[in-house]
Amino acid sequence: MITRRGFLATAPAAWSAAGALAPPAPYGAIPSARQLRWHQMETTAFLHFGMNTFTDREWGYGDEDPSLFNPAALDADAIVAALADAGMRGVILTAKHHDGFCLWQTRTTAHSVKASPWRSGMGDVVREVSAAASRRGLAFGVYLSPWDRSQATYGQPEYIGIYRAQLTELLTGYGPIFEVWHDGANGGDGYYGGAREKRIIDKNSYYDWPGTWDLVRRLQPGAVIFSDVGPDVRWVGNERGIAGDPCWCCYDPVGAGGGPASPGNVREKDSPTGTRRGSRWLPAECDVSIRPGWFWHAAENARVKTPAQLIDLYYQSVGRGANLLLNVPPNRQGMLSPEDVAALKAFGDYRRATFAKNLLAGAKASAAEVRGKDPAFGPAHLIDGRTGTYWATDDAVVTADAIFDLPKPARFRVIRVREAIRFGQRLDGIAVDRWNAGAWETIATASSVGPRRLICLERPVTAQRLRLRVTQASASPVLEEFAIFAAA
Ligand code: FUL
Repeated sequence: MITRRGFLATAPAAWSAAGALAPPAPYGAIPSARQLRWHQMETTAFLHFGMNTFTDREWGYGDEDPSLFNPAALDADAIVAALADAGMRGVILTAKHHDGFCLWQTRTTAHSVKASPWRSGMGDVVREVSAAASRRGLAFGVYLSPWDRSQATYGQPEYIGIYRAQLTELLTGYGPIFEVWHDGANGGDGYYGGAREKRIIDKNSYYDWPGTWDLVRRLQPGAVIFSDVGPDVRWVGNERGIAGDPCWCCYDPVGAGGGPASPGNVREKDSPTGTRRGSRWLPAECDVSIRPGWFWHAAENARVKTPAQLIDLYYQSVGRGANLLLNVPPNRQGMLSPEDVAALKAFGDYRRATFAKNLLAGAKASAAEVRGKDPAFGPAHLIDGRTGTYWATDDAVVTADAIFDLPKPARFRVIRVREAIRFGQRLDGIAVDRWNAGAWETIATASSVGPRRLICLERPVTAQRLRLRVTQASASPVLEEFAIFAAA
């Protein structure tokens, strides 16, 4: 059913002329405006930074002495500049990890930067990073661990009030927030204000997630909310940065034991793929660290992922229609280490060089199937470099192809295809053929497309005539882009 809201969101500018054919009706679940903005970001950075940076741990216990926190040379502008160099469009900071140490001037607990020697107790990492991001045009987001091993009331209803008060401070004091990140971890044991015991909570009921998400909606209506189960963005089900193939944007999460799902309680094997005909648009985000650990450890300086590994991850996440959330942990000075900065730059250089120019721009596009035979829905839109336009067929047509003739042969290695996802995820299979010695030769196939599918061929190929085929679809195809690139 097309709701009025869905209908307005999907009407293209081209459809204003009286008598022109209507755009296709959306198929299945469709993305919200905030999800559409998030899809366009493609790659964002994670900063795991805090008490663990100084104690050489991954999970602090909650009893750490705040005086240990002292990133004397913290330079948020330098950190953000390195992230921007890598092509990151946003940055998410661990405002509070499981140890409960808050990186901002919170009123909710004494366990924070206020009790540290850093900037004489007046510093605010959330302020510095959010301001640097805004200066550089990157969006800013927050990670606030639900599990808090420092809080005496963790496990009781009072703590939920503290968690929401912390979220309220973060969502009201630091400008626009693009993403709120809730992880699902709870190892049980902790300091808990001196109790030093194990506290197990009921993951489905303790946090009252719907109440917290209402608060986020009220305070930051533009922010997407991430967790194992969304409601806007789902965890991909692994911390290796790899999406499923296929990776569907729709997803109906099920609990680990088969019942209702919640953050920390999800059947992880479903998350990489999603649910082909799922009832909710809940796209995947691939979180992965540039190092073995999430936090900075001197012993891991020689184990930073290489540019080639980052590029592989990009194809296995962004290339399958997910977003990549790449963690780059600042060190004890409050800087990114030179090894990480070098890898980020090479990663950014590769993408800038590779995706600079669609070699199909300027080709002659043709298709037997065009919606209402109207050029407003013609295949030339696949190569016009614009995001609002698309090629569409009549409703009854589900397999179709478009042919592209270039003035001279092009040598390329990377293919990019995008659906116009505001009409839902419609395609189930595509193929790309080149005209070679008098016949079509298939050079690539893929299943899910969604916001994008990137295919990096084993070796470059040359062609003057190419064909994009929709081999299987659940509704008439609505495609936004077909592009080829010579890999850097
Ligand atoms: C998990 C945490 O336990 C890890 O320390 C890390 O923050 C990761 C991104 O989320 O739930």
